[in-house]
Amino acid sequence: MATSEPKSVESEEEQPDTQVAANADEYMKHPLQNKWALWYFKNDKSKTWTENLRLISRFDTVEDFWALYNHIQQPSKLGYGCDYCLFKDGIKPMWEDVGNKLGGRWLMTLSKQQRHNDLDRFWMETLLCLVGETFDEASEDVCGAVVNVRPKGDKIAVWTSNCQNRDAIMTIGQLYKERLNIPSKAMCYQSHDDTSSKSGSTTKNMYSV
Ligand code: MGP
Repeated sequence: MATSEPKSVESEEEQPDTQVAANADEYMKHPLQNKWALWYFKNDKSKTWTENLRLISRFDTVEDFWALYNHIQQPSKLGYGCDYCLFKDGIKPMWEDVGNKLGGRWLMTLSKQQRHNDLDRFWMETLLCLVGETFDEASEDVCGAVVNVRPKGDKIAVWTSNCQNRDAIMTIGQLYKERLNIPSKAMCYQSHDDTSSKSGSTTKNMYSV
């Protein structure tokens, strides 16, 4: 036979609203403004560039972002030829995607020593700039970001949607530079059109900060 009194329904109903709200907050994840997709590129020479690009996961909450971030290797631990790409869901991390076609990238090339000193920190700051929509209204123009791990020097880039949107591009470049606390002229902006059709290392710099 049950010995304890059944809980009064009335006492539950009398819970103050603030208590209910606090409890709900404990269980609710915190939504991001956009949904994001993380991609991984592994350079397997027997496959095409597109075949080497794999979607890892999508997320749209702060909690799921950190769960993914904490689960995967830092860029400095990846092999040469590997990339991570974080893009708004619906935009593939390639020049050909309609979201990138007219765009370009703020490109930062790191020295070999910076792999140990700066690479992982810069990449984490870049991710936070994106998911936190750091660039004010210009965040609309952001498509994603890429980190390339390369023997000649690693690269980090923020891709934007239209290389003619000078104001948005300069706002993004300026705020990004301040956030990473890097010296002037350490980043330049190149259109994907130029990058994809370049011969040698002659890509034109459209803007710099
Ligand atoms: P990369 O990986 O961006 O730079 O491009 P990496 O390896 O430092 O080489 P570098 O040329 O900048 O010195 C390497 C190659 O990958 C390109 O030359 C293309 O063949 C291919 N590639 C890179 N991207 C970003 C794309 C893309 O968006 N679409 C296609 N089709 N190929 C790409």
